[in-house]
Amino acid sequence: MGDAMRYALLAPGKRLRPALVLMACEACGGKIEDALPAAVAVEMIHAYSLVHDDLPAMDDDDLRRGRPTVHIQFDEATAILVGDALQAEAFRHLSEGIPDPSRAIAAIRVLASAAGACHLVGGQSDDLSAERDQAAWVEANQNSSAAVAPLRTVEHLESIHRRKTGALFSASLAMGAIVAAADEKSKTVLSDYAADLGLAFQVVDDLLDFTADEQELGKRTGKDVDRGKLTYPGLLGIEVAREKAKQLVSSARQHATYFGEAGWRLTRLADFVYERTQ
Ligand code: GRG
Repeated sequence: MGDAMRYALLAPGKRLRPALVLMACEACGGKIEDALPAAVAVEMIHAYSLVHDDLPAMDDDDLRRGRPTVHIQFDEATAILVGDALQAEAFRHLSEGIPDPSRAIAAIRVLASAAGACHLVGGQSDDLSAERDQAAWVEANQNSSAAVAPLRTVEHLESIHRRKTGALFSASLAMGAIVAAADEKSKTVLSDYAADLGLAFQVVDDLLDFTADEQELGKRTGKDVDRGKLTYPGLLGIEVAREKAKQLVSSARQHATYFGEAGWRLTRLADFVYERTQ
């Protein structure tokens, strides 16, 4: 079990969420060592969500972070248990690693809310429903020229992403602020930064997937990718989606300036989110 947990948690990911915890703590004048338990905890929640997302009952993926997914490398039951254990360990880490009880409870509350039914799990559930609805709609409208099911809008997409991706970004920044005992204004600015950054991350993620799909499909069939997919480039087109990501990153950078020099890493991270290629 320990091997499988380490395999999932220590796989080569970008560690964006832990970085956000540490950067927010630094921007608010805290010591980054104090934020390490929260940084580890959020990566545990993220790793659990990836392991469960890859399961046959969900996305059914064979590869993650360039390696076989946990259920392929080990087995399905192990992958379920790895996710369950990482989730519990995240909260143990927070409760044991933050010495001040009121800050520990505040951080636990923030992470539990982000991981729960109103955010991560709820977003995943709605995303799965949207995919099922789309498949059913395509099946029922095989002879129609329209490619997009009626309820697939940018608002719907954003509501899913705010919960599926944005919530853990927001929780990361909020926990960094909690550990640093930040004031309310700083917390509000970080929350605004998180909203822009989380959405920008997702638009860029969709653009990277879309371009990869397009290249792959173009190579195989010479055809265009499915423009009815529930993604930003699928709904808005590549150019508009790129412009949206650019504007969101610029707005995130603007929020980071509130912290002056102490917020320089938050600014650089926003640039990274826009410039990343994987
Ligand atoms: C199973 C409750 C549950 C939730 C799953 C995270 C998630 C929700 C699904 C993963 C599928 C996906 C592509 C989600 C949107 C973007 C995202 C979260 C990508 C992965 O995050 P990165 O790029 O991953 O930060 P690394 O590997 O770098 O940590």
